[in-house]
Amino acid sequence: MSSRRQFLAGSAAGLIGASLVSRVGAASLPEAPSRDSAEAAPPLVPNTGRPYNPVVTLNGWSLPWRMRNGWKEFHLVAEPVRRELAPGMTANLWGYNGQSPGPTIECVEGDRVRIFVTNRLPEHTTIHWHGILLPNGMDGVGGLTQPHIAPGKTFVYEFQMTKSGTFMYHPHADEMVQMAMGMMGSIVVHPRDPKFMPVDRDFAFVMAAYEIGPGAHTPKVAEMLEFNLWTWNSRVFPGIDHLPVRKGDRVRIRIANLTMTNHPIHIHGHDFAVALTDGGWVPKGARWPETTTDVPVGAIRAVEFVADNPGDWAFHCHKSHHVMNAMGHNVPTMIGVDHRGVAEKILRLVPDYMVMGERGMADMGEMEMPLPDNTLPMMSGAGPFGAIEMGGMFTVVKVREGLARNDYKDPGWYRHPRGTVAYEWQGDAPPASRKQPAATGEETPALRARKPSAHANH
Ligand SMILES: [Cu+2]
Repeated sequence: MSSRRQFLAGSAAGLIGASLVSRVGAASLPEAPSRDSAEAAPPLVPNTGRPYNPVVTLNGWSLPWRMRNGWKEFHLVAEPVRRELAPGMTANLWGYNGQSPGPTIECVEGDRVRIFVTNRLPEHTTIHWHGILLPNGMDGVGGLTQPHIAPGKTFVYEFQMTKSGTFMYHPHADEMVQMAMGMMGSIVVHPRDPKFMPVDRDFAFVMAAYEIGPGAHTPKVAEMLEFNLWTWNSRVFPGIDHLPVRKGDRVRIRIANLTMTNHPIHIHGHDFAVALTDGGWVPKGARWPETTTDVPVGAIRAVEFVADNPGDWAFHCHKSHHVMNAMGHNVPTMIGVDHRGVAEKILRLVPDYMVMGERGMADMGEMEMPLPDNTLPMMSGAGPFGAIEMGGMFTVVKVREGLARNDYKDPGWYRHPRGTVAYEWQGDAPPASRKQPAATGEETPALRARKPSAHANH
């Protein structure tokens, strides 16, 4: 959400009617809008059906529908897509209607929905509606509750949204491959009574993890553990939208997890409570305050808080390897190692040789070095005070006074009131640093080695 103009232009330019409808004939298939921009679309205010306060999908959009004889009709198209993960890196993914993740489906408790699913992938697929209570034959488990949707075919799902909440959709066919390729999306069912659990701002995203090697564009679909891109709505910091919030607003953030590990999601400057899971609403008396909530695999947590503290507040996964972009883990720890002699010798042979890591790795955030094509620095992002040294699952909640109700454009960096920023001590110099035990030798504890021996004593 870089500027209002880009914001609106992005949504207008990104919406293209699919050619599919004319080819199949306008007989009954609804239009399948498509979007190729990673800019967040403005909230989709409903113009038919019951009113509700729409969500903002981070770096995403909500799928328009048509009303037909009392049914809300949506059209999802499963297809290969190209997704910019952050400026500088684009991935070949599979998704829906031009994007990974697919568009958010929004409707209202009690709505009868008819969802057309067209398969433009090279292999069969299905869609499972995670968390939704529906007739068994609509559950979308290929081979168990329906035949698979072959390439080129369209299936129809029909059910009633019997309860409000946050759910998600994803394939239940060749799941390992299709989820590793980015096939997923959010479903938000708003309460029938707009006064039930109301909030002023409502955000949604799905977490996905990818393993894309340096210079590659397509995720390694057989990867089980070593993912290198930890995404929110298939974006990584600094590509993830900031969350602009008006001071005093009640805010809900709906977080779904379709990665292969849990994510402890943490907010700064506020406390929140889990108000909703994919199983339903948490009664107010059963909520407890937290600043971090774990979102397990295959689950959804919606947190709520009152944004009463102006500023730019970090909002991120608390696993420190999940706030990094593509990184190798086979890097030796070099802290405390004196490279000087070695570096001089290597520099005679390799003029561009660079010593890394002897003081820690923070320098990586500002380092400008050539990267392989189509990869991202491990940590990046510039803030008002320097490099932010983050990547992956990190963004900023920007709490400001006096934003307009529906204003989601980036308000820029926070301007701190005088005297409210941590500052450098200008008085006496600190005492000299303590002696390093290893440097003197005399304080080095005696080394007692135990050599492997035969198990003679036991
Ligand atoms: Cu994480």
